[in-house]
Amino acid sequence: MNPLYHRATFLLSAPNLKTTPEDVEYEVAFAGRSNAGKSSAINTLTNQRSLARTSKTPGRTQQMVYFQLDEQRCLVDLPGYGYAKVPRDIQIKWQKELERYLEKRKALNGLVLLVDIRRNLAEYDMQMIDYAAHLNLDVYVALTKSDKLNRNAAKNALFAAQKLLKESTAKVQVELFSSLKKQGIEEIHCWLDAHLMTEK
Ligand SMILES: Nc1nc2c(ncn2[C@@H]2O[C@H](COP(=O)(O)OP(=O)(O)O)[C@@H](O)[C@H]2O)c(=O)[nH]1
Ligand SMILES: [Mg+2]
Repeated sequence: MNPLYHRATFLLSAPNLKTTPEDVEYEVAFAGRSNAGKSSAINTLTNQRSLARTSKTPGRTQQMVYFQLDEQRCLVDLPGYGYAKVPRDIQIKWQKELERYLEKRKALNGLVLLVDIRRNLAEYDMQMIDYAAHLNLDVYVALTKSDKLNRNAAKNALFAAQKLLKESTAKVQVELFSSLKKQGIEEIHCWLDAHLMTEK
């Protein structure tokens, strides 16, 4: 594994595209519903206990949180969507901001979408994947909390998601992931390497 992941540090929180850091050349953004396990995944992938805060009361931050691997490379924790307690007008405003970021951010070179394995890919997840396809952005779908299902059920969920995404025009890879059981770490590191460490 590339040692850079373990050296990740918090860089800044950006409420909009304008305030994203300038000199970054490659970044991968982490998206998903509130509570899908985004922050846990970032902590697991960087082998740090509390780099990204994990929470049982999700959805509070509406900022893009930048974690730096080195001066050119970042992981970005996007605000979770679908959290009912966030007022509608703020959700809509954020959605516009997110679209602007996905469309305009030059450094952005891939999207990791986290989906709780016990939920199917929801409408908003599919919209994210379609939008990424439209922008020619590679997607990695991590079916998180795979430890919550037994091995067979987890496999079936993986097959179902892969089948569903076969029809998508997106360049998308789907894998199981568990922060708790450390499953799927190598696969996602490998995908991240390809999207952060190589030439575009
Ligand atoms: N069993 C299990 N629980 C997890 C896993 N990843 C996250 N969680 C739990 O799911 C909840 C939400 O996780 P968090 O990372 O804060 O989700 P976020 O809102 O997407 O950033 C927390 O209570 C975590 O402890 C996992 O791999 N397995
Ligand atoms: Mg989080």
